[in-house]
Amino acid sequence: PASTVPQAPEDPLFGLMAAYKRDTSEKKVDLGIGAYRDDNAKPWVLPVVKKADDILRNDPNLNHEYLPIAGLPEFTSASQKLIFGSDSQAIKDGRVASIQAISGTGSLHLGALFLRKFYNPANPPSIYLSNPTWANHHQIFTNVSLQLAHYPYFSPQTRGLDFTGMLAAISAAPTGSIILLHACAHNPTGVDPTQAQWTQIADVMEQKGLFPFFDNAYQGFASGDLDRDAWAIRHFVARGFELLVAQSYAKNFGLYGERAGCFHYVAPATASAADASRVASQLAILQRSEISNPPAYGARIASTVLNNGALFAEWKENLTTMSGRLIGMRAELRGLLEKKGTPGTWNHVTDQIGMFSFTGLSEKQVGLLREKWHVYMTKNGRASVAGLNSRNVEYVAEAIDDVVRS
Ligand code: PLP
Ligand code: TYF
Repeated sequence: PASTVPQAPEDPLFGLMAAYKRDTSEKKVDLGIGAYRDDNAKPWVLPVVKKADDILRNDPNLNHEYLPIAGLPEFTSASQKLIFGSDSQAIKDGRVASIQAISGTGSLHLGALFLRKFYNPANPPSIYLSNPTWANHHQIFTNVSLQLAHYPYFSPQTRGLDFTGMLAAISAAPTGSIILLHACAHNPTGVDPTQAQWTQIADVMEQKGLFPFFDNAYQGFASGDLDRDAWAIRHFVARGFELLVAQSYAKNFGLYGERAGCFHYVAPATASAADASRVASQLAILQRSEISNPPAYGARIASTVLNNGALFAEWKENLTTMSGRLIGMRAELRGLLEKKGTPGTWNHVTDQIGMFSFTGLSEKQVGLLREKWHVYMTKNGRASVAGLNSRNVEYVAEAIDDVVRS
């Protein structure tokens, strides 16, 4: 059937990475992919991850046997505590069913598959995505034949949250609709609701009977504080919602290629451990048919850190190193643009949080940045702040100033 298979377009982000690699200019700057870089523009192996790696490699009992279908038990239980809190009532009640998955993407996929199979399969609800959102969300959910719908999220005028639009669209969603929410450090905008706004979102979702699915890919990256970054999820759980969470350790542990992640189902406060247990049994069947069992090494590294008090404390310091550098780069870039008098306002560069800045640059300006200045960002104007460092930030400010004026 090869002749019937049409050529698919290249993934835009991976296309951008390839174009950057081909560029031979010494001045080139990569603000494309959302992966942390140190001040030398190099991938950073977290020192605590290196330590855990050494511990594992020196363990004479380490082998390469299969993990259980649901993954490494000490990893999934530590993952529950990390996201829901160590004193979570839902965990104590046994209302959380957790299964190790292929990083955030695989967790989202497992959730999508589970919803499609068990959530009103004869008449499946739509899933509402923020506009804009991480591009992969669209295909993850359409792949399992869920209908997509969208809620406004970003206001180009304020370069902040379009809270009125968001709330109006969510209020108008049919009862039972699934709402995908970024737990913190929204990709691509870097704009999150405040705690008061999250409370209002929860109010509306409760009144309307909507189903939350949290994508948690940046815990520790938004505020640098793991608990604070989990606030929205914990708020919804404390209010008794039935919900899903896709948890990634790619960014906060720098374990990108190891594919460490966890998918959680939380039964409503009115349910019992038996309900979560039935869900767990079905998740295990889905897992078995898709990957048999999850990859071991990344989960072992994360688990070694999460289950050791001293290493956990060191991890928090490593997270602060990353989030601190990003915050510092935001401040420098904004300061430089304001000093140059670059037309427009630049407070959004420091108001936005996490890995990305939604710069407000037009597609044309982004093209010019790339052609004339060898500065690469996605065409929607998203810049990965991690690509900035003390040696290129002035150059990037000069480049932005030029394209904004031209
Ligand atoms: N969700 C969002 C919003 C993301 O930005 C990412 C990664 O960039 C992911 C999920 C999943 O990433 P991974 O599958 O590498 O954990
Ligand atoms: O930069 C981003 O938004 C992400 C990065 O398997 C990414 O798309 C790249 C590969 C991958 C997951 C996320």
